[in-house]
Amino acid sequence: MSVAFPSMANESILFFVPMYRCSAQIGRVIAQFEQLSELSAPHAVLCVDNQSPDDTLAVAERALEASSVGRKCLVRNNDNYGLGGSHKVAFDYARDQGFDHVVVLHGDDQGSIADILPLLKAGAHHSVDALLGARFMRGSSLEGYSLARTWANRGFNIIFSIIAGQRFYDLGSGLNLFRRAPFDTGFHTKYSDDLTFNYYLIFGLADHKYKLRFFPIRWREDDQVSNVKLFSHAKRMISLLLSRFLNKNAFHSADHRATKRDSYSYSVVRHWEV
Ligand SMILES: Nc1nc2c(ncn2[C@@H]2O[C@H](COP(=O)(O)OP(=O)(O)O)[C@@H](O)[C@H]2O)c(=O)[nH]1
Ligand SMILES: [Mg+2]
Repeated sequence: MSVAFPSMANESILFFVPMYRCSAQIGRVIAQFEQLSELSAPHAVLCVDNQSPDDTLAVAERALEASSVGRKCLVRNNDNYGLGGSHKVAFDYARDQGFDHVVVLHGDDQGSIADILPLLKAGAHHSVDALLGARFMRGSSLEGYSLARTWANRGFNIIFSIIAGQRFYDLGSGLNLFRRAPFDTGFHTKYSDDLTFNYYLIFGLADHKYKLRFFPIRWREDDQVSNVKLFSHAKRMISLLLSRFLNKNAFHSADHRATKRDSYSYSVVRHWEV
């Protein structure tokens, strides 16, 4: 009797949306997932609300109810974990539910799922550990970003690349895919929970020799309100760069969180499955 191996084409994908104060945009993001009907791989949508004080949760619930995606889940973090903490929730969820890949799309509708769909259809995620959306490479388009912000980003990309020893075209856009298995080791759990999480993550992936591929994306800023305070954010970036530069191993073993937690618990608000 022959043993049937599951084909790679059947590997499942979790589409994770971190949400925080994005009630005006979240409906548009969830509507983008209608395009997932073009995908043959098994998939689901997970929306993670990080205790938004506005009505993001209620708007997301209505939009998910109206969505034609078959499998979808809306959860709420049990505490304010920040953007990094919401990623930790999603990787735990993906492991517990047996998803092979996690796609992240920010809840404030700055990115387009259409930019990654052709790669998923072509199976590009089967040969790498991460597909990283890049706002700053040939083929990308940026709308509504100031020149100062664009060049600050480009400058940091170069400095991070030099320190990592490989070219980074973005340090953390809002559209990425990660293979889930590397996260089972928990290498990411002590990285910062705030908006700087992605910078730790990209060093973590590169330093652990995971294979990264960047792809160009379209990124817009119209009715979104960025929570990034440019000056304090840059200061935090410089300090983490310095600590990674001085001692790579200590950087990856240190706890970079403002609040140390044993777990990132959440409550399921609603789950749909057809
Ligand atoms: N700022 C912030 N964003 C969060 C949090 N949890 C999830 N998010 C989502 O993360 C995304 C990125 O945040 P944003 O302030 O837009 O940063 P920017 O797009 O890099 O300027 C948004 O889609 C938020 O909805 C959180 O605790 N804080
Ligand atoms: Mg944003």
